[in-house]
Amino acid sequence: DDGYELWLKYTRIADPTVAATYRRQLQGWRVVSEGATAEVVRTELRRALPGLFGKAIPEAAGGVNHQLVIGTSQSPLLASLHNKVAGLAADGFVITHTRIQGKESIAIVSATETGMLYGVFHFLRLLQTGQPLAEVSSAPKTKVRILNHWDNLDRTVERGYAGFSLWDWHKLPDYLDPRYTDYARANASIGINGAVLTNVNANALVLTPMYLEKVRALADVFRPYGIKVYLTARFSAPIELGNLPTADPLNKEVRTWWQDKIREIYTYIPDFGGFTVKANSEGQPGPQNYGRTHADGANMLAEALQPYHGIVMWRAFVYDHQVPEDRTRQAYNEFKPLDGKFLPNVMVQVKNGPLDFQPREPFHPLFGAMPSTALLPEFQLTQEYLGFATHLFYQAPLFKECLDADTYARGKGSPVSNVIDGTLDQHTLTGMAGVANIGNDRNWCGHPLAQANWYAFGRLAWDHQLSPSTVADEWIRMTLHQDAAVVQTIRAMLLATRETTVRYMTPLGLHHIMGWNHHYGPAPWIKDKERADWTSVYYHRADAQGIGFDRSSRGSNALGQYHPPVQALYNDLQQCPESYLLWFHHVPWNHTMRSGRTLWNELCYTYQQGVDSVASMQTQWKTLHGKVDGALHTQVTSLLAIQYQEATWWRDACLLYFQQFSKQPLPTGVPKPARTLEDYQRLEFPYAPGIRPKW
Ligand code: BDP
Repeated sequence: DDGYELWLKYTRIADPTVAATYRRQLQGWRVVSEGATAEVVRTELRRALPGLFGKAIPEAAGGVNHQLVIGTSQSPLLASLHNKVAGLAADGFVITHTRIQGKESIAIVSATETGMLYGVFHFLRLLQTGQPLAEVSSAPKTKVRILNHWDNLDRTVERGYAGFSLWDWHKLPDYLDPRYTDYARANASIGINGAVLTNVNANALVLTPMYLEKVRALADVFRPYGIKVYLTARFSAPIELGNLPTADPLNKEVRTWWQDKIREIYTYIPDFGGFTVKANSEGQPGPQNYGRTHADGANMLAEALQPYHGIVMWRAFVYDHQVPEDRTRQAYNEFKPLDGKFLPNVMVQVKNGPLDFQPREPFHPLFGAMPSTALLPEFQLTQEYLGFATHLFYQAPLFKECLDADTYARGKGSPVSNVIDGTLDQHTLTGMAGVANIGNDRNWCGHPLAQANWYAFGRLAWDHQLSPSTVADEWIRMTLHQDAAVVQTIRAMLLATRETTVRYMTPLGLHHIMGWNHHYGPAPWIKDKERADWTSVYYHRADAQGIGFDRSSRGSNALGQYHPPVQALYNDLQQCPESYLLWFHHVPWNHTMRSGRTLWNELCYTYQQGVDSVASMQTQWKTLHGKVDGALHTQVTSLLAIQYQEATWWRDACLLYFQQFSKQPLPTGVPKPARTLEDYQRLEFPYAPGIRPKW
């Protein structure tokens, strides 16, 4: 098993009773709609059903008793089901038991072709996971369910750990790698309906005709799967491509340049989705270069896209080292005053936390602070700060922690999920963005189990109420094994990985103490770089008294950006949940923790627990020898061994470093590090993967 088939393996249903029950209900099948998507459905069923049942299920164009009938509600045969789907959100579907032309039938029906495809993939998921074929009515809770590929035109992937970019720009548009289709199938199977093809640190070349031809070829492959393409717009493109002296968003020629460019793009791709823009952040050009606001910049593009129904996803990931301000406060400072100033086809894209994809961060204070703006949350599936593709880290619990967090924006019960699904402030433009962890590695995501994060992202973007455990269960059954005991072991492993990693990397609210630039491994000693907020000492603030960043009302008051009940939860050192302690407080080394230990001892034990939990994962995985695929077992065994070594490295390097300040011994049970602090500090990784080229 090389992982290529993802969760669309369609292996034979192992339980004969379950298979026989399905077979009785599925004597034949037919798709009663026509068009490219209907053809995709047929192809998928021709692939899936023989796999699942060990033999083909007949295509019965004329109809048979106990048949599966698939189509849109416009199809005359399914018109009577119109009412069932009419009230559903776009691309919702129904799976229902009914009689069609007098024949017992299961119908999969949607108002749209894409919804029909989603219904079919859902139906296949029921078969793959052994669920009863009961009535289902399902509709996506968000509209724009989109992957952001940080892929460069030279095929390197910024923060990518799974090989090179899937997009083979050189061979496009003439050679269409079959992987493009498999990518589209995988996305459609979990409801993802958009792909931003290019890096947020954008190259304007992608907007030139030569590349637009290539983008068109990809868009044509993706279209029958309900996937739109989007691009990143480099704000200075009018200068670089249009030879204009400025990119000022209020300048007439600049505005005309973008209007013309956008008109041109739509001649290539009539259903082009729109732009993602990173502006005035980490050296990228933007409207502030001309004294204009983010709203001025976003609205200029939005106005030009509006006639074609395109959207702008304008990123709120901005910070400026010349502003003497806690970096985590800056996005809110800049964007909150702009609430209500964005055109309706603009979404402000906000990272899940206020810093940068750390193993644990509180939710971003902009959620709940911009009621008049459509907010698009951004999660990072690629594991930039999470041990790259070597560490097993199932991210659904991290996504959920953010989605479930209560913003109190409209009193208790105002979770981030209801901000972003539009129900809290009545928005119709809603969505969820994930920075893809996909590359051209045969198994797509580098670590053979990291596909679970791609899967979980899609499922939660569709329905944020699903639990991480349910999603893990589905993925394991479809991808790895159907046996209940095996599923249970792997699920337990996956669910524990988030806390485990937090413990061995950044326990108790620590953050951003990774290696400089590449973010590989521990480096709490990083200091004296060109920007303070690119150093570790800026974030952990360890000194003789204690450790942690005081963001309470006595410190930077980043906490003041949240609604009062959230402030009340974290502001008091004694009350603050310990998982966020050092995020919000500078805490004395001898502070008594809830366990009764001192902070120093707790820190040591927590690092140790992280290491021990990796060891337990190794033991759990060992029990699966001979049960899961042999090659896969060996590969994961090796990766877990690396994760164990690296967890140990994290513990030892961090504790030796912090010990210089605490001046206390390691408590019993925490072994003496194998190397000296200087040894760890000397380690260099000039070719660590995924680095951003021009830092
Ligand atoms: C940071 C990455 C950097 C990205 C940036 C972003 O280190 O490579 O360009 O985020 O999101 O996490 O724009």
